[in-house]
Amino acid sequence: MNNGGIENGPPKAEIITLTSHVLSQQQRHQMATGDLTLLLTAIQTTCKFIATNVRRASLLNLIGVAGTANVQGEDQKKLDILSNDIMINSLRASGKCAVLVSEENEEAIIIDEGHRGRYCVVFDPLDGSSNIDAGVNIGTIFGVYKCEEGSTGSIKDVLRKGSEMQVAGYCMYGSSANLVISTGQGVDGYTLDNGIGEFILTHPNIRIPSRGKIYSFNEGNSLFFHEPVVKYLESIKYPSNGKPYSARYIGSMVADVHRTLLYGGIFGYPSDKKSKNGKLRLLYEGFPMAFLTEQAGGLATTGTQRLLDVQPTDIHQRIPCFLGSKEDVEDLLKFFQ
Ligand code: AHM
Ligand code: MG
Repeated sequence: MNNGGIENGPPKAEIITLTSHVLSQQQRHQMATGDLTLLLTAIQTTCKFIATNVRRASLLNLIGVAGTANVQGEDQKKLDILSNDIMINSLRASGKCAVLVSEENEEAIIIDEGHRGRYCVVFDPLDGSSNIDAGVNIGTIFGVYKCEEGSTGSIKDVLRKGSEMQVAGYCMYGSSANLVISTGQGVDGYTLDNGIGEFILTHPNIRIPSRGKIYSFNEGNSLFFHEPVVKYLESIKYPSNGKPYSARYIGSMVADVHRTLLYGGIFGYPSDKKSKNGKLRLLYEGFPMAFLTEQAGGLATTGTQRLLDVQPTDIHQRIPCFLGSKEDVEDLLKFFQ
């Protein structure tokens, strides 16, 4: 009953933080030790720290190139390096990790015995970094494996299919900081409340619409695209019936995934005549995003194979990726047959 705009009875608003949500999920597992909860705490703290520094980057002179190059020969931005250092230090200090793989480190990091735990984290500390100076959305992407039975942590523990990941997620630094995560039981989205410094559950159980209206490809590479991609794009831009799809492209996969999870549609980073393995890295970009997409009811493919079924052979290998609404990805796959 309404009482001058104030509802009677107990308040309906319930504030659920990421920490309390993970803890309550953990309580459902009898065998849970709390290790994963502590690991996720380290990750979320890192994301808060990066979020703060992204906001202050211009003020603290953190934008621009640091003068070094990463393993792919790309310029590293100062914010890339800072984010990577924070992530590595915080994961190591958690005592829950055995192996770390970062986009910014050529070799996998094997954690020293004194700090070693059972989990392996693969991550891109700051993805989309060409957008940093322009203030466009960027993000941290991560995936978590558990060491195989009997292993104390080696590169083999991360050269595993994405379907074997225990957790996948990203934090997008946009108009707000949004942490989206899956532990294999659906996908939940949290928004950072800067006032209290907590990620609050704002998007519980995200489900991708079965079809969307948006596509996102870097069409600047059209000249190099292979026929299935060219023909598919033609089919959504010049449909025989219905409205053409809208285009969105900012060159930030975290933003692509976030938009696609919420609104549906499709995005792709195909292999082409110039980049024969595509642009995105399998382990710490393709897999975590494919994991989230499937957990939200969408599809993720290389064009010829389920993305999560690819067996990695190199920690920095690239892979062609198409992710999105089930029906949109199915339409694309028809052109690959
Ligand atoms: P980064 O890991 O070096 O930051 O680059 C990865 C990014 C993705 O986020 C983005 O979607 C893609 O590269 C953009 O590629 P392009 O600029 O070639 O379209
Ligand atoms: Mg990246």
